[in-house]
Parts: sequence; structure tokens; C-alpha cells
Amino acid sequence: QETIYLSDYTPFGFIVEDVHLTFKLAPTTTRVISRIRFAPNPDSSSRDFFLHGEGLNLHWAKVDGADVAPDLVKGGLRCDVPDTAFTWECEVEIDPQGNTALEGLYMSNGMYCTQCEAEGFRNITFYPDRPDVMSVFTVRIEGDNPALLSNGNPADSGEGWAEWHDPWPKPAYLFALVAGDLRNYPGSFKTMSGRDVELNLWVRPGDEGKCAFGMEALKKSMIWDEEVYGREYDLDIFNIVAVDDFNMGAMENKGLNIFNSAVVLASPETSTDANFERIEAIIAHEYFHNWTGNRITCRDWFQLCLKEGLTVFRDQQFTGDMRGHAVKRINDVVTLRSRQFREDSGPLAHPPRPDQFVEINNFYTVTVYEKGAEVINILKHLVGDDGYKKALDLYFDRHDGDAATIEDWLQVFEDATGRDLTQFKRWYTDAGTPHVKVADSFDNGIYTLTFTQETAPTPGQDDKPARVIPIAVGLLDPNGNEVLPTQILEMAETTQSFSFEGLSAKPVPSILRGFSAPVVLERETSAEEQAFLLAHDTDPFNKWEAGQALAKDCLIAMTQGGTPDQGLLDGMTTVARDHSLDPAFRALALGLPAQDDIAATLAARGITPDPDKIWRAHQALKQAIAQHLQDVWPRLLAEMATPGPYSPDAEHAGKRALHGVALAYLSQIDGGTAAKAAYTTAGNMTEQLSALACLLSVEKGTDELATFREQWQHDRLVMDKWFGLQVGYASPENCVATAKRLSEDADFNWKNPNRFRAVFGAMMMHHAGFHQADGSGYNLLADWLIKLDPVNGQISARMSTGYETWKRYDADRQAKARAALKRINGAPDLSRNLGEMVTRILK
Ligand code: B3K
Ligand code: ZN
Repeated sequence: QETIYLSDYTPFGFIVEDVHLTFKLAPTTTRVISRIRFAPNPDSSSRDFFLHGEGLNLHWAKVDGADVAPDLVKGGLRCDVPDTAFTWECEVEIDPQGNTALEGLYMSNGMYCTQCEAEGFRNITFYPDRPDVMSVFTVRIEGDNPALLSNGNPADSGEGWAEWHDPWPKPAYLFALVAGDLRNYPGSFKTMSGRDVELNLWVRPGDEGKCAFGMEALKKSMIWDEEVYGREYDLDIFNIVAVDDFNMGAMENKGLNIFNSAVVLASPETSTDANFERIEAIIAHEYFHNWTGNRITCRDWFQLCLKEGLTVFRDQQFTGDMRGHAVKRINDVVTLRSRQFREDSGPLAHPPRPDQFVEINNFYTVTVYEKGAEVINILKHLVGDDGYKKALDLYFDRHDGDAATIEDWLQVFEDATGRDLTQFKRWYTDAGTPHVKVADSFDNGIYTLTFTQETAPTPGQDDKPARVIPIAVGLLDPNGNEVLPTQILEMAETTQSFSFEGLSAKPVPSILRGFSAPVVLERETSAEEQAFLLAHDTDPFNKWEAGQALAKDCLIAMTQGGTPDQGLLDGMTTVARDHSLDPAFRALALGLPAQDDIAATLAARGITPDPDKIWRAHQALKQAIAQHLQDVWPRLLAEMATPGPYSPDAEHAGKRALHGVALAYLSQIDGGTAAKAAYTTAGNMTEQLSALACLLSVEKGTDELATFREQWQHDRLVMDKWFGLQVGYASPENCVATAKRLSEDADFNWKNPNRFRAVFGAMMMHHAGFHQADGSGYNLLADWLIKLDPVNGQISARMSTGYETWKRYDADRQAKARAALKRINGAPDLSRNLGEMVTRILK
């Protein structure tokens, strides 16, 4: 395994003036003919003409029209070339049908499509496949497919062929080609400067009815980026294609976004509210990449968070604007904690900008994406809204057309705001989540908060100097009135105190409002104080947080024999009944911290978590809340009904969310009676799925599972839900057996990433199920990762993160997990992807 280092970066020895590609499509024998104009790069002294290429069958190659015989070497070729500008031509043959890794040019349900980020273009033809090599592409596609699409604007077409020209220089990872029997759902957009843009959503015949929402989301994104960032679209056409076999969510190829059909196709009958929200966010995300990613791209893959962190930050702002910031922030923090904090505290911890990797596809992580976005949130707190706006304007101005670095990004902020960001940069270069301890004192009308930060060592980084942490703080008086509105305290030292004068009584602090920095706050407080904040905090995030902290302490106490806390139960009752609170917020406040989060907290406190005990505590607390609020549930069910036509908007979705929470608690005490009725009358997938989940969680629902299958047999996306739900809602003892049974189902197509994830993703996220003491979860996952790896190394590697917490648990479980990991590691011909992951996890 060869490690690539950031410090080894050197520019490529040549610039690429233009690229002409011709594709002669055939399922197992596609020909790709390239004609590329190279010139020596004045910024480089290297004249090493190395082109990447993997799995290509080279038929011929020419330099300036004369035949050449390049040296075929590992990962590509080398060739002697003139020391002035020259034309490289070659023809290769590839096998899209046989490409199960879904990287490069491959086939999905008879349609051709591509995925080139990060390094897939080298599976299509020989090329300097690195993001700092940008060029203008002209593409000719020959094939007997009704739709023939590539990047940029349509140039010309005829029977069986089409030509596309993309005027914007781009790296090869943004190349895309699609060909197949596709139908377009059309739309149009007028940009801020009055240009007309043709929009299309391309889908398989039969899916046209699931396009309207995605099209609207695209238009909303286009307007938002104009209004909020001043960014206008820059081609005559914008195409989105839905593909069933796709390794991740979607891809921002210039002018031709390719989407996993699961995150673009939507209808009320087949998609949940959560699906709608996610689709809107991902369409926005990919669209926003047109500026943050495409017009300004990354110099090298170590800079990935330059485009991903910023684009996630932008899509979070967008969703907040569309659907409400409070609830969006809470949801984002839930994801951050359950996934990124988990990554940051285990063997896979890495900084948002890593400085080494073996396989770059392993670094499309929650740290690069979600923490990358948090880091920008910190930066915005430090420079203020105006500073942020000035800096972004300068960024687009200065770097349009560049392949940039994190240093460029920071320089823009320094130049625009005059602020020194040396210490702030540690957020990009240092891994690990800081823990911030808080102590307070009150003396003579002066209230003092003292913070101490500490970050545990992470792989390869023992020394963790203090970071600058913006801590948003507000103070409440003992009656619950706010005596100090939110202020940002800038903590820059290891230990630092902040004082507030002129207070008549000791206040109650509300700390880290809005989750102003991605840290773990450690404060010894009483349950009373948390209940007080749950009742009175004016900051919605901290109001929610107070309830979660109470619930977490309560769950932890219950794993050690404690009983449900009365303050929590009363607090939840108040929140549930408070009509002044947004239903979506109430739904979140009535939720319990995830079991994996409880395990993480215990582990951080030096206590070995017992997954079965955590499961039982969770069950018992759910039961207690269900009982305590038993009068509330029927009322909420009535109040939160959403009669009339379905709308996926935030208001209706929020009501359905609270309705779903009420039904789930009620099911704990009525044995599923209400859920059975709700299942029968469900008018949309949100209601149908939430009722089915309630039934499964009380071990009912066998009939409904069968009728659901009959009803939705024809719809692959709904069937993914059917597979996933059964595993996710199984009892711990049945989880692995259910996954195993489903993996033997005739409809379990394990080569389809969505279906594989539906079953095994649900299994590894089932805390008590995956971590069964007999090791059956570890073993079943190992069996399947070994089987999948030769077919699709990206997915096997991604799913190996199921094991990343293995060292938290007891010696028996550790031994079983280690054995499973070693078995994977010993599998013959392990992919570079999975090989790197398992090596890091085992360390
Ligand atoms: N940029 C792509 C992700 C590519 C993943 C490559 N393994 C989607 C996105 O972040 O928008
Ligand atoms: Zn992205």
C-alpha cells in the first residue's frame, strides 16, 4: 500500500490546452478515442509525461500524428514527447458492462453512466487524472440510445450521435457521460442577468411522475445562490440524471449532475418527509458545487474539504432558509455527534484536511464534509456575517478558474477582514474533538465562567495545542428571564475565564448556544438546572440540548440500575403540550439520544459500555415516557393530523413528525393498536412507514410487512425501505438473523449499493444488534464485506466503519471483532480501499 503525502505535491509538467473525446458505445467493448493538446507547463520543470490509466486496453497511440509505443507502467503510461506543444491521440477499449465497481464508465439497468470523482477518469482513458489539470472538453458520443448526454452545452447531433462542448475548463473528475433510454422532465430558469437556461431531469420510463419536486428544488437552489451568494449559472443547459446503481448520493459533474435515484425521485406515495428534505438538500448541494467545486476546484485531493465543507455549509444555510434554522441546526448536530464525533474519537480520526492517504475514496468522510462545514461556521463566528460576505466575494473574485488550497481560502479571509487566522487553521490540520470543561463562580455581582479545553491524541497526532473556540453564551436570571443576550466568547487559551458584571443574583448560563463550535461541553450541572433550561432557554438549540442532556444522564443512570428522572418526564410533558413550540421542534425534543452516543459517552468516561444494558435502559425510558405522557399522545395524534392533500413543506412535515413520535410512544403502551389503524388509513409513505416501524418495534406487523411487499414489489426504492426497516427495528437478538434472512431473499441484489446498504447499513447501525456478545454481527458483516470487496471496493470500505468503535467494548467482544477484522484483512486480493480501512481500524 503506497501512501500519498500532501507535502509531496508538485504541479504536472504539462498543461492541457483542449481535449476531444469520441465514445463508440458498446456494452462490453466501448471504444474511447482521445485527441489532447498538451504544452509544457511554464510553472513546472518536470517533463515526465505520465498519464494515469487503469484497466484500459490500448489499441494505438500517436504523438503529432506519428505512431508511438508508450511504456505501459503500473497505474498508467509514460511516453517520450517533444519539448514544445504537441497532440496526443490514442484509442482504448473498455468494458462498461463488466464494471461492477461503479467507477469510470459503467452500466446500470442498460444505461451507460459515469462516476469520475475522485480518480475514475483513468478507467475511461489515459489522462493526467488530477484536479489541478483543467481543460476544455469536447465530447462526441456514438450509440443507439435515445438520450446521449455529456457536460456543457449541446453542440450538434444526428441519428445515433451527439456532440457536447463544455467551455469551462475543468478537471477530469467532473467529466460525465450518460446514454440510455431515458425520459426528460423539462423545466426552465431565467438567471439574474436574464439568460434562459434549459433544465432537465432524466429518468427511466415510468419515473416521470417522481420528478416535479426535484425540479422545483433545483429552481429554488438556483435562485438562492443568486440571492445569497450572487452566483449565477453559467451554461445554457443543466441536466440531472437519476441512476439506480450509484456508490454515493450524487455527483456534481459540470452541467450534468448524476444522482442516485434514491435522492432525486420523489412522490408522496413512495417518499417520506425525510426523503423530500434530503432530496432538496442534495439537489442544492450538487448545484452549489457549480461555484464551490467546479468554477473553483481543489488543487489536490488533500484539499477536498475546500469544496465539500463549504458546499455542505451552503446547503445547510439553504435548508435553514427553506425550512427553519432551529430544527435544521438540531438535525445537523445530531448527525455530527453520532457520526463525526464517533469518527473523531476512534482509529479513523483525521483532520478535515488530511496530510496523507492511501485511497482517497476513503476520505469522503463526515470529518471532511460535516466537520468541514462546522469549521466554516466557526470562521463565520470569528469574522462576523459582514466579514464572511466580504471574504466570499473576494474568494470568487480572486480564485475563479483556479484549483485552490485551504491556504488560499484562509488568505482570502485574512485579506478581507484583517484577522490573523494562524491559530484558527488548526481546525483544518488537527484531528479530534476538543472537550471543553466549564466551571463558574459568582462573587459580588460578578459572574465568572472558566473554560478549559483538551483534545485527546488521535492517530499520528499526539500533541494538541489549544484552538480558538467561539463559545456563544447567554445568561438567564433565576426567574428564567434573559439577563445577557447571546454573546460570542472567543476562547484562545487552554484555560480562560470570562466575567460578567452587575448581576443581582447568580445567573443560569446557557453555553454553546446554537452549537457555536464542534466541541464536547463538559459541565457538572444538576438535573434541576437542565430542567430549568429546557423550560426557559430562549435559544432553541440549547433548549433542546438541555432535554437531551437530562435524557442522557438518565439513560446512563438507568444502565446502572437507576430509575427514570421525574424532572425529565415533567419537562417532556411540558414541551409536548406547549403549543407555542414548532411541532418539528417538539418531535426532536421528545426523542432520546442514540444508543451509540450513550456508549460513546460512557467510553469517554472510562466505563466499558454494555450494549444490552444500554438497549434495556432505552426501552425502559421509552416505556416510562410513554406511560407518563399517556394522556398526551391521543391528543397529539388528533392535533397533528394533516388532512387534505400531501405537502412536503416544513409545516406539514413537522406535524407528521410529531404525529409519528406520538404514535411510537403510544405503541409502547397499547400493543400496536393505534399503529395498526394508522397503517390502514395512511395516505402517504411518511405515515405508512412510520406506522409500520411502530408495529415492528413492538414485534407486531407480520401481516403488514407482507402486504407492504405486495403493494410495493415494483418499486425498488420503496423496497429498500422494506429491507432496511426490518433490520433496524428488530430486537437485538433478532437483528443479525433478520439481516441474514433478508440477504437470502430473492430480491436481495447485493451488487446494488442501495440494497446492500439497506440491509447491512441498518445492521451496523443497530447498536445492540451489531454488537451482540456472540460476535454474530461482526461475523456476518465480515462475510459480506469479503464477498462484496472484489465487486465494489468503495462500498465494502465504507461499510467497514461499522467496526470503528470496536475498542470501546469488553475484552470478549473486542476479541471477536478483532478476529472478524483479521479475517477480512487476510482475504485474498483485498481492494486498496478496504485494505487501508481495515489496517487503520485494527491499529
Ligand atoms: N463530490 C461527490 C462525491 C464523490 C465521492 C467519490 N467517492 C458528491 C458530493 O459531495 O457532492
Ligand atoms: Zn459535495
